[in-house]
Amino acid sequence: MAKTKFEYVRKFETDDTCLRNCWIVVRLDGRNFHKFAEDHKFKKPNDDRAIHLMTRCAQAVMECLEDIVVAYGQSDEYSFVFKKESNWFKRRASKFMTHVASHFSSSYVFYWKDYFHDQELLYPPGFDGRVILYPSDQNLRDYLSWRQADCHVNNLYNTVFWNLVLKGGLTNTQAEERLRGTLSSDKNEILFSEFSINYNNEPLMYRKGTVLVWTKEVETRTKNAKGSGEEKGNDIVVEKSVKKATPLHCDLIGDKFWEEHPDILMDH
Ligand code: DGT
Ligand code: MG
Ligand code: MG
Ligand code: MG
Ligand code: MG
Repeated sequence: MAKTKFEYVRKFETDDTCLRNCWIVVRLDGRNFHKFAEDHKFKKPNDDRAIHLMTRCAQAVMECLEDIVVAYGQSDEYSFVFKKESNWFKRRASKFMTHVASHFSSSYVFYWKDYFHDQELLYPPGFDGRVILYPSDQNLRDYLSWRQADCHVNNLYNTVFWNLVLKGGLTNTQAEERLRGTLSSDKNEILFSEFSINYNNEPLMYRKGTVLVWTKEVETRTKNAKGSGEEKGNDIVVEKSVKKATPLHCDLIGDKFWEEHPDILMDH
């Protein structure tokens, strides 16, 4: 097709190709979820419906988009790790970021009613996205460790805070003051001595967040045989191996997880 005089405007598009050989991480975070959680009456400090919905959306992203090797989520955020060798959309950062953010957001609305049966979705939620490149496996592991450590610190704080408020009768300001300057050990002690809660027995999903890894499952289906042999006209069982994004609530910081899932860091 002949070029028009308008074609030059294309040159204003900047190059955002992700550097080769690097892990590409897309992290999404819910926009203003402090308010969104209040408005939709999320349970404090953790709402299972909200967590399961986030994970359902992340599974949709992993299963519909290409080249994601692992994902990690906590609170209102999810990180998706694309394989180093990915050439999806010629490694253009904006394509990765916008496809992940839009597929996740539309899934959040699409699957809402499957998790929030008695709570109507009051307005459309939004998620911001960023792309971060990690040149080494250690950098990638440290990134995921950082997010999981963040989950732990926030969850411990929120667990004590909401116990002080909801069971201890403190106001939000009083609870904040009580916790100012306290160490992890102090928070564990408050939970134990005042509320008989051993923090280590709190659900792993709250303490560790959610890791999504690929697993292979065998799906069986009955099919009507169309061939000409003996089986013609009879139902036959066909087995198909399918990849599923499976949630785990485990430690990512130590070596154990990485030893059990060597395929994640392997060249793909
Ligand atoms: P942003 O990200 O700058 O637009 O602002 P926010 O308000 O989304 O702040 P952020 O992302 O730092 O914090 C996440 C908020 O989401 C935090 O206020 C608590 C809320 N949230 C996340 N999960 C739950 C939950 O399971 N239950 C409750 N009650 N709140 C939750
Ligand atoms: Mg924020
Ligand atoms: Mg947020
Ligand atoms: Mg957040
Ligand atoms: Mg198009």
